[in-house]
Amino acid sequence: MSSTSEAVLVPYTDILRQECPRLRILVVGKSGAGKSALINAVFGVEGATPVSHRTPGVHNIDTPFSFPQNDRIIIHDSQGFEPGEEGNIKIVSDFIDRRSKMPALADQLHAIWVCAEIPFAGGRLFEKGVERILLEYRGNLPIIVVFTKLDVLREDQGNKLEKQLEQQGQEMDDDQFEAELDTIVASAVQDLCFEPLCALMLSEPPKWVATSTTDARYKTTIADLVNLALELTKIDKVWIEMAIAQRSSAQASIDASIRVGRKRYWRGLISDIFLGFTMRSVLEVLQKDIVNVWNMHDPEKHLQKPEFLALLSALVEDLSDEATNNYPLTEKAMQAIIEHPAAIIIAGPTAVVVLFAEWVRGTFKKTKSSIRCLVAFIIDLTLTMDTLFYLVLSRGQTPIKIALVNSALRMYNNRKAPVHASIKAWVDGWGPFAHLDADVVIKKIGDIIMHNSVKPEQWAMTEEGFDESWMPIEALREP
Ligand SMILES: Nc1nc2c(ncn2[C@@H]2O[C@H](COP(=O)(O)OP(=O)(O)O)[C@@H](O)[C@H]2O)c(=O)[nH]1
Ligand SMILES: [Mg+2]
Repeated sequence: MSSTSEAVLVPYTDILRQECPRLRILVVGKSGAGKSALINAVFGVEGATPVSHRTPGVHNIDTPFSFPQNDRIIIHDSQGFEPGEEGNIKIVSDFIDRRSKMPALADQLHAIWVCAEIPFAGGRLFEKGVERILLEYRGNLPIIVVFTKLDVLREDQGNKLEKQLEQQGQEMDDDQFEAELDTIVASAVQDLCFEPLCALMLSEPPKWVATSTTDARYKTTIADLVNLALELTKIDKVWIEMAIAQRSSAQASIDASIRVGRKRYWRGLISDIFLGFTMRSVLEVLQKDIVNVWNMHDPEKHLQKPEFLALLSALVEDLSDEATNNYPLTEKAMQAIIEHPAAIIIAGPTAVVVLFAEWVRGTFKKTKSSIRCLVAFIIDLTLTMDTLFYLVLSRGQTPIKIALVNSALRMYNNRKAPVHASIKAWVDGWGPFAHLDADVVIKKIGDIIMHNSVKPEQWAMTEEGFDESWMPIEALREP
């Protein structure tokens, strides 16, 4: 293949998308259980008005909801099981049956999430209809039971604990109180949710999560649900689709990036699939796949832009050859990258024909320096997306703006020195390419990413940016 032919590198995520464009989930549970709030939290569509495809008032499980903020999901709602709605059980089980027989992966259901409010003040855990679904469903679909409104249980138990302490004339400092409350809540969940679930099921009970969508303290339980759902998903394409669709577990997005990379283009570091292509088209396909996997709400498509690619290229220039390093990417060369993606000729005196820009614009080369930069590009981009993920999460899923991407680049740039040091040390130790195993290389890339990813406990990110244009590359070179 040659860069002058029509051959293009098609992102793997685009191919996958044709086969399975959306994750299809059935949510079961009575009205008010917190189904919509849960879907909003998991898929980052907070404050969203779902687009219902049904005629108002017409009860139909078959006409699902979709969301303009996240077009990777489609949700079917069981519509609850109020008393006297026995017919509804049949509607739901027929629906599950029918969907499971559909030939196209895109039409099939991919998961069932059963939502039940924690009965903190007594009462039933599940309506009869939900019990029947749980008992009778015998298919292969992963079912997860989600116990909702954990914060309400905590509040209730907190009040009781306070009263009890008062009566006994005891004192507790805040930390002690919260720790004690954690224990009480965990045991209340066992008593109120897990035990009744076990008592209900004749065989092994389904997997479950207790969560709250309103209390920041329980934000990690939303990510736990995603990670559990992925664990139970055996079909590889559905697994990737679920990891892409969700917007609450950075870990899942990182894992999916690695899985997608392993399918095709991260192998290209070692194999010959990039031979004849320009370095720029290689960077572009890596960028597209990684950005697609993170599936951020980016209506203006900033993350797909050449400006972002150029800044990411500047991030990795310190790993290029010494000679190249003496001629780093200038603003002018960057403009050339942005404006003339295919052009090889850079106008102006030779001094502006900077070598690193040439690297980006030139033909793919399988040299150590080149591969080192490509490895760093993958790692730097993934870790920048990871940073951006938490910036977005701590802002309540606002759409991507340039200022936010600049902030993520700046924050990651401040942390990149040890990352680059480990890339350099690793690649320097390589022998001849012929002896390298793509799987081992990809695993090591994954390890470096995981080791340097943002830890959820550091995720409250306060940095604010207001810039409306892309940052200058010099800003990435400041010590
Ligand atoms: N305190 C608290 N309220 C919640 C939680 N989840 C949902 N709610 C509230 O419960 C009500 C019903 O939620 P909704 O998601 O519409 O339930 P659905 O009918 O099952 O879709 C709304 O007023 C929500 O704000 C939660 O985790 N904690
Ligand atoms: Mg609802």
